Amino acid sequence: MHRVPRGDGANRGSWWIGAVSGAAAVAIFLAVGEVFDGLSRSIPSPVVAVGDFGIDSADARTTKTVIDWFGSNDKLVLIIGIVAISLLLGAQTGVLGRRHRWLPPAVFVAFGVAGGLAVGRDPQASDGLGWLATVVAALCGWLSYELLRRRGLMHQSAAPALSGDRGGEPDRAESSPPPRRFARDEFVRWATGVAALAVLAAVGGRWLRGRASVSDERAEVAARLPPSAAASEPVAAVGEAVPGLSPYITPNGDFYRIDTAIVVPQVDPNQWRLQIGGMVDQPYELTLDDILAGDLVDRTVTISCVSNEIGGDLVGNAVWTGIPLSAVLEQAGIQPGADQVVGVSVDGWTAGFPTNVLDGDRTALVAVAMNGEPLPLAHGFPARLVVAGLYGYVSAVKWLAGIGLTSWDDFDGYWIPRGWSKEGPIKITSRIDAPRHGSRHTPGAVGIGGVAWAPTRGIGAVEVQLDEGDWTPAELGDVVSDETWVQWTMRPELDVGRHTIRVRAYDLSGEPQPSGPKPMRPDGAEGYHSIVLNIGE
Ligand SMILES: Nc1nc2c(c(=O)[nH]1)N[C@H]1C(S)=C(S)[C@@H](COP(=O)(O)O)O[C@H]1N2
Ligand SMILES: [Mo]
Repeated sequence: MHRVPRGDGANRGSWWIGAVSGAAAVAIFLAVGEVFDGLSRSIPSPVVAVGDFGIDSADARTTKTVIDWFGSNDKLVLIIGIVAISLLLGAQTGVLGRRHRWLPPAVFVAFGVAGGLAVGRDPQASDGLGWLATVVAALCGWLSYELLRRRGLMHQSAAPALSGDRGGEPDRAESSPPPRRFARDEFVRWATGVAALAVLAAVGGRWLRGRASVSDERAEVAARLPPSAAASEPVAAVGEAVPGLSPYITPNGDFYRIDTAIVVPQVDPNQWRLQIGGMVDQPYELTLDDILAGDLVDRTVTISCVSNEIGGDLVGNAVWTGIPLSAVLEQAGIQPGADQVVGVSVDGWTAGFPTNVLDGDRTALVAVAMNGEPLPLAHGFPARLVVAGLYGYVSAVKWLAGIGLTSWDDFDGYWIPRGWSKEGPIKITSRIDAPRHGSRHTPGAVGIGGVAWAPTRGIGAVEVQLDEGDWTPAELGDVVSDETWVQWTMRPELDVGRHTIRVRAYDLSGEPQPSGPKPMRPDGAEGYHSIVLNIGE
């Protein structure tokens, strides 16, 4: 291949026409994917599927860095990044495609294959439909590219100086080239039209997808929930004295949310089945009706994320309604040698814990309700696991699809190969909720308060230290069980100056909260939470 003189390059279209054509065509590809996603629950969006792939394959360090940088916007940033990179690849393809005619179709085939493979990883996806959708999307992308490329050549052929020198394929414009400016405007109009179509299709796809929400089905389940002791459990509130103290029961809307799902799985409760299998005598399945007709119990349990930092808010206390996991497993008959319970979600996420966790009288539920309502969609509707005393990453499977018995050595849950401890008991932890760190107060008694938790061992005492002084016991609120957090308060007299307030807790057996400091990886942060208050006139 020899170098083509510069003037000759021009009849392949200017670079910007290539770039715009390529980017707009990729936009069409992505948008068609969104439309299919909107049309069928069994066709995931290729963008989301690639994002899922990214999340699942990211190593522990990357995940941590990303979360440190973007916090809970991490998934949004990921999606924006995937779209931006795709569009850039499209633009680059358009530019290079002016010289290498084989490249754009090849890139669209590659996009289609990548999308199809990513979509195929999703357990909620239908493989056939997923492939069909990405192939159609790639075809639409490539056709859009061809359309714009031809428009772009018309623009070029309109340039009088170039009209004699023609290596590419003929097009209609060749015989009587329109004025150059007219032709450029014409290309810009087409490109804008294609881009606008892509945006419309993408928005339409997301809108359709939104309509596929199962919130109506959830409302129907609400009507079938038996009245629960829930929400109304009377607990003496110590919090009134301290504005800003967490309520004993965390309202659903304020409950922390942690999971790997980019879009909340929409599980139709009427189609949903819970499979119980693995090393059991009698595998079987349960419908939601089976569960609702079962012996439902209400249990107040505090759950927490292992990624909760000292002082963090990835912890909450709710009344969970469900059937005891032990009853579910008893019916299947656990085989000898099975010493791990593994929960699997509809989106393929897994968590496992030792069967002996179920030996005592600890709460372990297949839960269908949270604070008297069906589980919110983001918290695992229609069913999830809740195991008191274990961090969520080893136990609290949302959008539960299956429960499997296996041996401890034969299976590791999702986070274990990603650098987290295989066992995840919740550590004794305490937190100051109020007043705010760094806030100003007038001298005198200042109400301070917070929560402390050590499910299932219960909190026996909470102590507060003012500056470098003695540790003094705080007042504790009532609890309904040892599986929940406890509210604590105190009203120390504070004089003018800067004061540091520190908190620590003990469980009911007298074991102190570990002082650390230790980072959250691999098995949960350790250390005392402290805040600074400014007291002035
Ligand atoms: N399907 C699924 N379930 C999941 C997770 C997940 O990523 N996917 N994350 C777990 C983790 S790490 C935690 S801390 C809890 C959080 O539950 P919440 O979002 O209801 O507070 O859910 C657990 N269940
Ligand atoms: Mo977590």
